[in-house]
Amino acid sequence: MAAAPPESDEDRGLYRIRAVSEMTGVAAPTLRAWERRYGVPAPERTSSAYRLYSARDVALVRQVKALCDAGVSAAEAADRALRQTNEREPAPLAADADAFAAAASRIVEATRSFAPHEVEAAVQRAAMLGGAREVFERAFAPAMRAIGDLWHAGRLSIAQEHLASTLVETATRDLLRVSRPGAPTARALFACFAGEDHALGLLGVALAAQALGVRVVDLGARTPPAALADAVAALSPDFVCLSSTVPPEGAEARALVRAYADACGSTPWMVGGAGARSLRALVEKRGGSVPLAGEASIEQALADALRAARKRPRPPPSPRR
Ligand code: B12
Repeated sequence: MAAAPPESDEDRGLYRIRAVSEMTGVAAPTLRAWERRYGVPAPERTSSAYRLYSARDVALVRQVKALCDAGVSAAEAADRALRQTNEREPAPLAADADAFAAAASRIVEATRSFAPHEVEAAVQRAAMLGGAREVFERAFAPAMRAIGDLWHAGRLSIAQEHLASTLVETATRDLLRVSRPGAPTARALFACFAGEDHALGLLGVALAAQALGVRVVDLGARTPPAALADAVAALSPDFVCLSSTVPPEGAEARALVRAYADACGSTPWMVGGAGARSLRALVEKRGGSVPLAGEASIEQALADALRAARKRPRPPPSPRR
């Protein structure tokens, strides 16, 4: 029987096993073992039986690896990654590799026209294109960055930017709610620095954490250290993620970082976002970490945090939980 033609560019067999191994850091024998044992991924074969992995296969391998790095067993990781992929399979537009870019530009265009209902409709349509994390990274985040650039260039008003960011944030929180892991393997507390209104980026990280099986509690924008301390004491999270876009400076930065370190106590914590780089030295001095920028390093940072959390003796549960 002839193989069905690929549904999209993402399904086209492109990479030989060695290339995939180099791209993902997973050894070729492990890739073959995952395929044999769990059918993950199941690349197409050339007429001489060489495996040809598609972009979707490579994404699947990366997802399984991130879960394994986070301490999940290979069988469980394969099962989870496969379920997440299958969940987004029925979405008709997911087959179109450019559907996300088109959705992002529909959000931007509707914002430029100052058409609230169209912005809302464009955001809702984008939300149905695929998995939560993918929708965020490939449609919402690029749309918001483009809207920011237009605003910066004086081609959009603050009102237009606020309209778009409110609708995108609401939709992202919906995605977060519907993609909560059923049987979480860890819990994390998320919050923005005091004075920080940019809450959207951290929600994207929360989606990535949930895809790794982490139950996220997000305290949102402008979380003062005392509030974080309270939440850490009440919820005993496995780790804490803080976000800073417009970073504090000088004495304020020193005082805040010290207060967040105290609030986290022995709980591992990290600071990310566009403003985190300028806080790196202070954060590291107080025992926190600052992951490198970029999508792949977010997954890596979360996987590292999960691994570190597993090694840490857990405090006794608080009576308030
Ligand atoms: C939307 C937006 C807003 C919204 C935020 C709404 C919300 N709910 O988040 C509102 C309207 C509130 C806002 C306000 C302001 N904004 Co604004 N805003 C933006 C805009 C357009 C998009 C931000 C965004 O959502 N990006 C998309 C997300 C997905 O990307 P991200 O935030 O970088 O997050 C990613 C990573 O950084 C990382 N990450 C983030 N947090 C963490 C945490 C961890 C632990 C890890 C591992 C990773 C990580 O992962 C994310 C996902 O990939 C940007 C423009 C831009 N180009 O980014 C300006 C921008 C960030 N804003 C800016 C400014 C100046 C402001 C204001 C000061 C404007 C003003 N004069 O009032 C205020 C600040 C208010 C405050 N006190 O914080 C500047 C910042 C410049 C700077 N660095 O100093 C920018 C860059 C615009 C510009 N070109 O000048 N803003």
